[in-house]
Amino acid sequence: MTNPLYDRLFGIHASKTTPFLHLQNGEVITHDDFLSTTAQLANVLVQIGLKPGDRLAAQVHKSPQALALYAACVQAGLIFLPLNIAYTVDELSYFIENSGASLVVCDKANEEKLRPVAGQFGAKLQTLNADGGGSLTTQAKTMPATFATVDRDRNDLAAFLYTSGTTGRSKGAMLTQDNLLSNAETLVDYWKFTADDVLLHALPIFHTHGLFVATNVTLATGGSMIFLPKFDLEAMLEMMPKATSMMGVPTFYTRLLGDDRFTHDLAAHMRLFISGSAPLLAETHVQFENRTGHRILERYGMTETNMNTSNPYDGERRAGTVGFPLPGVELKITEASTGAELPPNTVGQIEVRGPNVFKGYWQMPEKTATELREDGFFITGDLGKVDEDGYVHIVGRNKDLIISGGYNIYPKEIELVLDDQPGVLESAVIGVPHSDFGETVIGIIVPELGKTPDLDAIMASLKTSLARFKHPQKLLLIDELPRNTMGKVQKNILREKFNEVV
Ligand code: MCA
Ligand code: AMP
Repeated sequence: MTNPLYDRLFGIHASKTTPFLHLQNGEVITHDDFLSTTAQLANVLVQIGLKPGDRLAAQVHKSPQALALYAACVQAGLIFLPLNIAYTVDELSYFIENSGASLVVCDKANEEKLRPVAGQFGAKLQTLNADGGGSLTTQAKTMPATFATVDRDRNDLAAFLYTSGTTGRSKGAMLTQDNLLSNAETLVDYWKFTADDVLLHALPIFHTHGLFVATNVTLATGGSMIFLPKFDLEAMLEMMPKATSMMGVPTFYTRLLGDDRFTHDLAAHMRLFISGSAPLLAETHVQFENRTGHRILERYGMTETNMNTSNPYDGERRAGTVGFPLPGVELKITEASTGAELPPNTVGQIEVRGPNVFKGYWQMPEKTATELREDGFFITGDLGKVDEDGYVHIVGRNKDLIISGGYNIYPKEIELVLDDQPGVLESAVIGVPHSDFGETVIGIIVPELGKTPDLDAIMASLKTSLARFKHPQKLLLIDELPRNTMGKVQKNILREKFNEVV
């Protein structure tokens, strides 16, 4: 027996003294150093009592140790559940309960608030702080730097990533070893990554983009990453000369273009710029090429599927498209009500099938059945078409989703909180254009008859229940919501009306 994900991404680098992580302070962590930390952490996790298949929920800042915690889960056969550092205790308590996590790992700053929550749901708690310190690493230092890798099958679960839904309840997407591994191998070939690549990594590591796409691709080649704690323009400009490639959300590209120090010369040596997670405006693509001579390579993915399509490395990278289905991934455009396949150049819902597609939503068989067909096709909720040359275009969404700076925000989740506020009859949350984040959140409130809701008090109350990035930029009052004959709120009308409110 073996552990395919560990063996292929991590184990092959045993004893390799080449760099894996270049930190901002000049420190370099070799592949071998990283594997030693990983093994030490895996030893602690087993000592704490975690067994293969147990869930480990981690809400930690980005650090080499946080990345090693992911690797340790893979090595010890645990299911890794990374959580956005911005989530509030209310949000976290749902994830801990729903996943049945055995261990919660959090920053010391949140320990006091989270310990009772972990206790309530029978989970243990350890800390891992932004500087890499904490109870977990203190114990790890006393542990052997080797660990007997736990056997796993390709179909065993490796990670849960929660993704919100149109009903407001987050769903745990179950990702297998094979989902992650097959996608990493495909992307390495498609994007021509090698051990010589140095990836400029400024994405968070609690989502598919930063954790699986960027990190797994680098690990699969034995290359290295310039590992920044977050996107910081100064650091990006300083580090770019040392990098060969970069992956980012569109906001990274618009922020770079917004600074005159980001010049043709600064980017001249780069091999590849990749964008995804949200639509890259064709205008940004053109501006970027004019400034740097590089054509950004745009690709399309989802938490449930990893990467589905990509523009070509050698062929034409077409602005406003997400390229072709990746090798091994089938993509079709279907008619929503019948599921019938539509001809080229016709807009319909995008469905995908392949080894990248997840196993279903954790303990939600009905939700799984409505999105994942029996024949293996996953209904993405995105609307698109395939043109005569085979390029996939995403033209909209069949799901009520706002993407702000690459973070997904489901309006229903915010509407549920707004509807509960004093004086509020009902609400509608929409996304409107935003120059930095692409889209941003607006809350539209219908007051109860004769009442005037206190919008400041409502904003304050949102803060305790929802992560900062979900907070509406503005709350507006309206007499009534536009509805169609079926009684459904017509958000398109609201979006047109409030298009320029921010
Ligand atoms: C931070 N804030 C945000 C966001 N990020 N508000 C809305 N949307 C956001 N994305 C808040 C901060 O808390 C802060 O609030 C204020 O906005 C301004 O912060 P700023 O410093 O400008 O933001 P930042 O810290 O620089 O972050 C912006 C960012 C970051 C760099 C765009 O959000 C980011 O790294 N996004 C990437 C997300 C990502 O990795 N998505 C991939 C998902 P205050 O001022 O009140 O403190 S995976 C996926 O989608 C699929 C699988 C795929 O295809 O990849
Ligand atoms: P997530 O649930 O965070 O995995 O986000 C997945 C969603 O992000 C997809 O269903 C798309 O709506 C969107 N997305 C990802 N990449 C792109 C892209 N290149 N262009 C447009 N939308 C994208």
